[in-house]
Amino acid sequence: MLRCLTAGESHGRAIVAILEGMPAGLKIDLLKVNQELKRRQAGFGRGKRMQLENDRAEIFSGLKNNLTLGSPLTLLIKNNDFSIEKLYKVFSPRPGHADLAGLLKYGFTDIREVLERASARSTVASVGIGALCKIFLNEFNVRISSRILSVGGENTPGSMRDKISEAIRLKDTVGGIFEVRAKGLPVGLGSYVQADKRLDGRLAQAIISIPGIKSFEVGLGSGYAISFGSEVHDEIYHAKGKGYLRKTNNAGGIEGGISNGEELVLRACMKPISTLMKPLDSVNIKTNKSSKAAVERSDTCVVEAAGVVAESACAFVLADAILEKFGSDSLREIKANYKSYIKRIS
Ligand code: EPS
Repeated sequence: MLRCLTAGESHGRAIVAILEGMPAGLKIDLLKVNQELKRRQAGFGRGKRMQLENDRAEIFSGLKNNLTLGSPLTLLIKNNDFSIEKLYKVFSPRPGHADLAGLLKYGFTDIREVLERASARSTVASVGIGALCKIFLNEFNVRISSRILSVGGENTPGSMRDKISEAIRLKDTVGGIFEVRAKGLPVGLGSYVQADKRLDGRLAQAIISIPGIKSFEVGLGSGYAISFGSEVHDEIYHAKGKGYLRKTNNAGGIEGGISNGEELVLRACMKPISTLMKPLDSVNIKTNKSSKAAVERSDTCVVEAAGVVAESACAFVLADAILEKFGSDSLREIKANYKSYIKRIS
């Protein structure tokens, strides 16, 4: 079983992640981890913080001669902006952010205490962990990618860019929809026998808990609601030498909570970021008088980055499912189990 914990405040010294459950004998190329961290920082519509940071991971445990030991891996990514002790207090919660609910829950008097950890800066850690999981998945030829499908209702590269430019000009923000795909998955990851074993449920949990994500779909998703069953279920064929085949993939690679060998296709919607440069109405929590919501340095659109974060979340779940199916101590053993399973089913 793979487990991870992350720690770190947006403007604290560093973001840290511990990943436990990676098998022994996996070669880790730190360059690949740093490439993923760089991808997370990119995209049109990101704010000034991304110019200040140059996210790079250091690995402090779980490795010897670049090979995993099977012990917990610790990743540390330093923040260039670690001004947490000097930052001003915040008193007007932003509608849409964790500010108000977090303040009331923990009994704080300064919203800063909430937003430092609620910030999507924590996704640096998720991407670091996801990068390690991708290195593991690569051993089984599983490849994960993402792309933006729409931004603010627009779906061509030009109109999406225009929408983001418009949001910048209006001091507003904009969300969108992205897709994550995984190629090369074997049949049989996850299970129908218990709700918490279902692969779709595990992916949903991982992706919907990324900051700002508001909906999650597998395959045809809400498209199922407007079709007859005969129009949408992927018919089954068999061909010598090729095995079982589908001509369509509306199921998005999962049937009955189990991977069915087709490409995994996931979609998620991200809301517009809740920090607005032209802020919405709020209340000053010291006086309970009306005031405009706090304005923090932020981004205008992060749908592209959210896709990279979702790839990472997906990589974690898929790596966990592979370890569950094929064993979990040493890479060599897992590969041998994987090979004999593929031989049996083909
Ligand atoms: C982010 C870092 C943050 C924000 C953003 C994501 O840095 P700062 O607050 O210093 O500008 O840019 O956070 C949010 C969108 C949010 O809602 O908290 C990052 O590293 O991705």
